Amino acid sequence: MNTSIEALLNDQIKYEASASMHYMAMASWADTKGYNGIAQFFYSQSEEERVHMIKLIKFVNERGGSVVIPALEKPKASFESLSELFADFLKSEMFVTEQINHVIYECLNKKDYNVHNFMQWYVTEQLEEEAVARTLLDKLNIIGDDKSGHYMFDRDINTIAISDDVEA
Ligand code: OFO
Repeated sequence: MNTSIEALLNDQIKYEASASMHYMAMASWADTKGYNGIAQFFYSQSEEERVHMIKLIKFVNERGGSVVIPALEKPKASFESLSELFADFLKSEMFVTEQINHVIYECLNKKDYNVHNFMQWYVTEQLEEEAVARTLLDKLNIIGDDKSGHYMFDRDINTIAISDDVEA
């Protein structure tokens, strides 16, 4: 495996791991605030990111590359509002998309079509996740500070996220 591509895939392993921990902290915060639906949503997101990380680890190992399991920074643990929470979610997904695009760009540069092909799965995944994050943030912007709106958002979050997925 090309060493610069290997390094980029290792960076990507770190970004997926870090998103997983980030979402775990978000889930835990929501749990303590009584937002059980939102907590469940982020626990699942955290698990998904862990799966993305493992998929990369296995791929690098299978291709004879060497994986470095990364040290992670402590994620942000408290949020001023639901809007802040979901704005952070969108920001995190946009960051990951940018990094994936960078890997794709380098794959084309180095003519590594195998990794390029593998990374297409992540491109599709990011499209969906960014769309879900945007939809949820848009809904929260409509709701504003309305407490009963927050109550319903928490109750319906999975339906909102899934219906966006279906539309996408
Ligand atoms: Fe790993 O899918 Fe989003 O970040």
